[in-house]
Amino acid sequence: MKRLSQITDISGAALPPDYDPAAHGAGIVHLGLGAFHRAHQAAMTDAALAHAGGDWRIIGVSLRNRDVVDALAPQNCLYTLIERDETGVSGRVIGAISQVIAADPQATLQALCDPAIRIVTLTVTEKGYGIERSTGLPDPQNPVIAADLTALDAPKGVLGLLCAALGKRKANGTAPFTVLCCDNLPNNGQFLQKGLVGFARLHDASLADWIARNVAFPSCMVDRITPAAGPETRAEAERLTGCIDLGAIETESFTQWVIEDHFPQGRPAWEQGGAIFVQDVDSYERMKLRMLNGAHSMLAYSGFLAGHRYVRDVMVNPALERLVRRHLKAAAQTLEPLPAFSFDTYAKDLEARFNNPSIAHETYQIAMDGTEKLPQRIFAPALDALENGCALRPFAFATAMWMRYCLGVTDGGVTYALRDPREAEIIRVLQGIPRDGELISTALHEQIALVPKALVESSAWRDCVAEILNGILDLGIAGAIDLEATGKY
Ligand code: CS2
Repeated sequence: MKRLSQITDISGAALPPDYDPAAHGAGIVHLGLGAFHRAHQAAMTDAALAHAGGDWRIIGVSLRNRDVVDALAPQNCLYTLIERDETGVSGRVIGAISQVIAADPQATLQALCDPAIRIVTLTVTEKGYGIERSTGLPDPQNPVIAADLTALDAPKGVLGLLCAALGKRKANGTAPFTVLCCDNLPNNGQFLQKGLVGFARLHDASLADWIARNVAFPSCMVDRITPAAGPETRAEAERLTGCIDLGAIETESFTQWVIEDHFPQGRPAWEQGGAIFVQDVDSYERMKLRMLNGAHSMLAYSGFLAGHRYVRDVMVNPALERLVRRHLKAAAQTLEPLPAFSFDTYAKDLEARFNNPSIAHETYQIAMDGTEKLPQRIFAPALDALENGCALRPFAFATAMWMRYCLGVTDGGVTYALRDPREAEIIRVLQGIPRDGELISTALHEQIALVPKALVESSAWRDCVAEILNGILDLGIAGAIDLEATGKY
C-alpha cells in the first residue's frame, strides 16, 4: 500500500482538504506538535483555509522527540483526522501543516523570526513552560530554564525560544508575533505573558519592557478529547484513505475553542471551524477546567485504581458514574453564572462525551502530571466551595484518590510509575509513612507545597480528606467507591 503524501493519493471515504494546501504560505509556528494540536487548532486552521484562504499554514515544531516529525515529513505533512462517535466513524485529511521541525533550535528560531509568521501557538502541557505557579515567574531550578538563561543563542525551552526570537525581531525591526497559549491553564494568556516577561527580564530588561508593551497574549479555552493514537488508529486511517498514514490521529466529534479576539497582526478565520471569539475567556476556561478536567482527574485516579483502563469503562461502573455526576454538580456550584449558558446541559453533555464507547481514552494518561493539574482543577474550586459554604466533599474525595494514587501500588499489589514531574519528591515524602490516612494526608499537605494555604489550614477540609483516605485504605478502592456513591453526602 502507498504512503499518504498527495491529496490525489486518497482513495477511500476520507475527505481531502477543500483547498490546495501548496497555494498557501505559513503564518503560524506551533510549539508542541502532539495529537491534541493536530486534532484541534490544526483542524480549525484547515477549515479557515478552506473557507477564507490566507497564508496561515502552520510550521509545527516538536520540541523533544522526533517521532511525529518522522511520521509527517515523508507525507508532505498530510495526515488523517478520524472522528468517532455513536453515529460512526469519519475521516478527513488535514493540509494545514506546511513543515515540521524536530528538536532543532536554529531551524525553530529561523522560523520564529520570519516576518511572515504572525502567530505562535503552543500546546506543551502544563509543565512544559518551566513557570513556577506560586510566583508566575520562571523556575530557576528548572534545568531547561537554567540552560536557556546561560545559552540563549541555542534555546531548547519555550520561554528561551520565544525570548530569543522576539529579541531578534525587535533588533530587525520586525513586528512581534501574537502568542496564543493553548494549554489547560487558568488565564493562560496572562500566565505566559508574565512568565515570558519575567524570563526576558533576567536576560535583557529593555527586551522585557518591549515584550510587555508590544506583544499580544490572548487567552483561550481549548477542548477536544484526544486519546493517544494506536495501531487501531492507523488501521482505520488505511481503511479511510487507502494509504499508509503514520501520522493519523483519532478524536471525538465535539470540538470547542473560545478565544479572546486580540490579534494585532491578523489571524485565520478560525470561526469557520467553529471557534468562538469573546471579550472574556476566563469564565469559559474556569468552567472547563473545573467541570471537564476536574471530573476527568477525579475519575482518572479512582478509575485507574479500580482497574478501569479507559474513561468509557469508568462510566459503566454505576458508582463511579454517580460520583462523576456529583463532581460535575459541585464544580458547577463554584462558578459565576455565564449569560445564556446552562451548566446542567454542559454537565449532561460531558457525561455523554465521557461515555463515548468508541473513544479509548486511558485513565493512566489523564492521571499523569497530577501536581501540575490539581491546583486549577480541584484545589481552586475546593477553596471557593469552602469560602462559600458549598459542597466540599467531592473535591476532598478527588484529593484523597490522588493521594492514594501517590502510593504507587494498586490494592492487588501491582506497582506503577506516577508519571509526575514531582514524582521523586512525593516518593521521598511518603517514604516510611505508615498506611494511615491522617499521616499520608498530613505529609502531602504539609511537605509538598501544592494545596492553597487556606485549605491546608482548614480542619473541615483536612478532616474530610483524611477520613476518605482512611476509608480507601481500610475498605479498598472498590469498597470505598461504593460507600461514597451510596453515602448521603
Ligand atoms: C485531560 C485533558 O489528560 C487530561 O488531563 O483532562 O487532556 C482533556 O482530555 C482535554 O482537556 C479535553 O479538552
